[in-house]
Amino acid sequence: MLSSNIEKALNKQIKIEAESSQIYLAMASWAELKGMEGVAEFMYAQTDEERMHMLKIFKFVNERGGHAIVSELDAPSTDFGSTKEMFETLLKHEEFVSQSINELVAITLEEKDYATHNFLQWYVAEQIEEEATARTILDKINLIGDDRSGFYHFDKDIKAMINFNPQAPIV
Ligand code: OFO
Repeated sequence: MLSSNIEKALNKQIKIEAESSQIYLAMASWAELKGMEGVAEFMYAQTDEERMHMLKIFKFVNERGGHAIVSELDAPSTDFGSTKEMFETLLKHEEFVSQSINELVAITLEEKDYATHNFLQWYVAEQIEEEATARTILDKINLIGDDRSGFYHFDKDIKAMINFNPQAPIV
C-alpha cells in the first residue's frame, strides 16, 4: 500500500511524464512543418515513449492501492527556434525530469518504501540514457554547424537513434 505522500509524489511524476509527451509532440509538429522528416519521426517516437513512461507509473499507482490521477497539463510552446535550440530545450527538460525522479527516489528511502524504490530504478536508468542521447545529438548538431548537406544527413541519421519499439509491452 502506498503512503499518501508517495501517492502524491507519483501522481506529480505522472503529470510530468504526460507533459513530456506533449512537449515532444509539439516538437514533432514543429519539425514536420520545417520539412525535417527524420527529426519529426524521432520526436513522434519520443512522445510515444513518454506516454509509456506515464502509463507505467499510472498502473503501478493503482496496483499498489493508490489512485492514479489524470490532471490538467500545461500547454507546450509552438515554436522551438532552431533545431539546435530545440534539442537544448529537450536536454534541459530531461535534466529536469531526472531531478524529479531523484527527488522521488529520495522520498521512497525516507519512507522505507522499497517496492516503489525498486520500481523507480528503471526510470533512473532510463534518464541516464535519455540525457546521453540528447547530448550525443547536440554534439552532432554542433559539429555540423552551418553545413547544409551535413544537416541533410543528420536528418536521415537521427532515425537510427529511435529506440522506441511499438511492439513492446507497455508494462
Ligand atoms: Fe524522458 O522522461 Fe520520461 O522518464
